[in-house]
Amino acid sequence: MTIQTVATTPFAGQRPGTSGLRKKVSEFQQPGYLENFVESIFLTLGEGKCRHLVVGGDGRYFNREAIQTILRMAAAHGVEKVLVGRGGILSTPAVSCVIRKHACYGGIVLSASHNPGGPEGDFGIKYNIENGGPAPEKITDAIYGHTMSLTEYRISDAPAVDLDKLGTTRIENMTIEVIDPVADYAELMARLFDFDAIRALFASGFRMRFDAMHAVSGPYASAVLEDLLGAPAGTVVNGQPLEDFGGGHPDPNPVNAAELVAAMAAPDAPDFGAASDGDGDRNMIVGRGIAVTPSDSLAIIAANATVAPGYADGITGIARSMPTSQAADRVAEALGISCFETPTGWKYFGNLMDANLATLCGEESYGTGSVHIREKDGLWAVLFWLNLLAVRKQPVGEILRAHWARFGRNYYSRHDYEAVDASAAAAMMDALRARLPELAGQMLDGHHVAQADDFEYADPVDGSVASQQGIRIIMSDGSRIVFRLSGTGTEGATVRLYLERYEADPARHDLDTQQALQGLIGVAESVSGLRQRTGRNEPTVIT
Ligand code: VG1
Ligand code: CO
Repeated sequence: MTIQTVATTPFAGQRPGTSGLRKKVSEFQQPGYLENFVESIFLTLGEGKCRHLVVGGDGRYFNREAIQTILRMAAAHGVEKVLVGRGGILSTPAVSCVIRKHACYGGIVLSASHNPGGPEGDFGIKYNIENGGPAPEKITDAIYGHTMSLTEYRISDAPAVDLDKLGTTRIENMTIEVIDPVADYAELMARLFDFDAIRALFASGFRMRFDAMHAVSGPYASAVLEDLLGAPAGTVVNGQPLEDFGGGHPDPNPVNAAELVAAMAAPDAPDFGAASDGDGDRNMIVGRGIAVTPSDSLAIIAANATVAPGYADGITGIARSMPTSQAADRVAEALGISCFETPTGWKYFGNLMDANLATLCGEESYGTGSVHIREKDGLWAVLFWLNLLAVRKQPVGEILRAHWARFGRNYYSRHDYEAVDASAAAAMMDALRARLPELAGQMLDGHHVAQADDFEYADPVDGSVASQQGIRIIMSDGSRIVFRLSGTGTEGATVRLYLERYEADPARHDLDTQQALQGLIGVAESVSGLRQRTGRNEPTVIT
C-alpha cells in the first residue's frame, strides 16, 4: 500500500447547494470528479485536523464505489479512524447521531436525498461538522474555493475494503470500523420516546403502514417499529433499500407516495401511515383519509412536546424555515417561547440548537427534527406521532382538527415548476426583485400588501448573514406568497411557489386547500408571470 499524489484539474460547478453537492451520477463518474471534491473537503479541514470520521450513504447507485474512494483518500490525509455503516448504509440522521455519540470530527454523507437514483439518476455528497449538522456556509464556500484551484489529490492504492462484515480493518495507518448502521440510532430513539406506551398501542391492535420507498429508512423502521416496538410484520412496506429506489422517486409527499395515500383512504385503512425519503431525514404523516402538512406537524409536535419523555421539561424555542407556514409561530406565542425564521436548509438551524435557543425545528418540505441530533429526522417524527397517539388515544384527524380549533388553520401549499429554463427562472426572480419597492402598500386583487422583500437572515449566534433567500409578498392579514429557486435540483431550474393563508373560523377549516388559496394563486401568477415566463400551464408537483 502506498499513498499516491495524482495530478488533477478543476471541474466547474462544484458549489454545494441547499444540502451538499448534487449532480447526475454520470457527472460523478468522471475520473477525478469525486476525488476533487473530497480533496477540497480535506484541504478545508486542514492537515491532520480530522482524526475521526463517519462515512455512509443512502445506498443509492455509486454509494459503495464512492465510499471506497473516500476511505482511500481519508487514509492519505492522516485520518486515524473511520466509522462506516455496514453495506455503506447510514441514514442522514444516523450519521448525525454517530458523529455526536462517538465524538467524531465530522462525517461525509453520500446522498442526493429525495432526488431519484440509479445510473440515470442523481448522486450527492455532503460534509457534516462536529455537532453532527451540515457544514455552515463558511465551510461549504471554502470547499468550493478549493475545487476551483486544485492541482492534485492524494489517495492510497489500497484494495477495496469489505463493507459487509462488521469489525475493523486497516488502510495505511487508518482503522476502518464497519458498524451496525441502526444500533446507535435506535438506542437514542428509545431514550426520547415512551417505547412502553407505543408497544402497548401496537399490542392493542393499532395498525400502521410505514412506506420506506425502497430507500434507507427501511432497515431503521423495521428494527425500531417491528423488532423493538412489536408492530406486526409487514408494517414496513418497500423496506429493502435499492440502488434505484425501485425506479420510484423517494420523496414522501402525496404525489410520490400516492400508494400510501390511497391505502390510507381505503375502507380497511390502517390507523396511521408514514413515509420517509431517500436518506431518511424527511417524514410524511397520514391519518385515515387525511394527510398532515409538514408545517402543521411541526406545530402539533411543538404544542404536545411534553408527552414524549425526551421533551418532558418543555421546549426552549422553535425554528422554522422562512417558507414554512406560520402555524408553529402561534404555538410558540401560546407557550411564551421564541420562534425563529431561517433560510431554507437544515444548516441554518445548527447554531440555534447548539445555543439552546431552539429545541424543535421544521421545514415545509417534510422535514422535522430536534436537538437530539443536528439533522432533520424522518423516523423521529414518526415516533413522536406514535407517542402522541399512544397518549391521546385519538385518531390523527381528530388531533389535527382539535389543533386547528385551538390555534386556527394555516392553509398552505407549495407549487413546484421543475426543470424549467434556468435563464427564464432567473429573469422572473430578477423582475420580481426589481418590483419589490413599489409593491408594499399596493392592493393586488383585493389583497393589501403589507411588506415585500427578498428574505435576509442574520444568524443571532454568529452574526453571519445570508441574503437573497426568497422573495416574500406578505399581506396585511398575514397571508404570504413566496418565490424561491431550488438549490437541490440537477436539471435546469426549479421554481418553488409557496402559498399561505390563515383562517381562524373553525366553520371554515374543511375547505379544499387549493380552493382556499385560489385568490393568492391568482395574485402570484399576475405579479410574476410565472406560467408565461416558464411556458408551463401548471405546476409539475403540488404539495
Ligand atoms: C429542498 C427543500 C429544503 C430541504 C432541502 C434538503 O431544498 O426545499 O427545505 O432542506 O431540499 O432536503 P430546495 O433548495 O430544493 O428547495 V433533503 O431531504 O433533499 O436533503
Ligand atoms: Co432527505
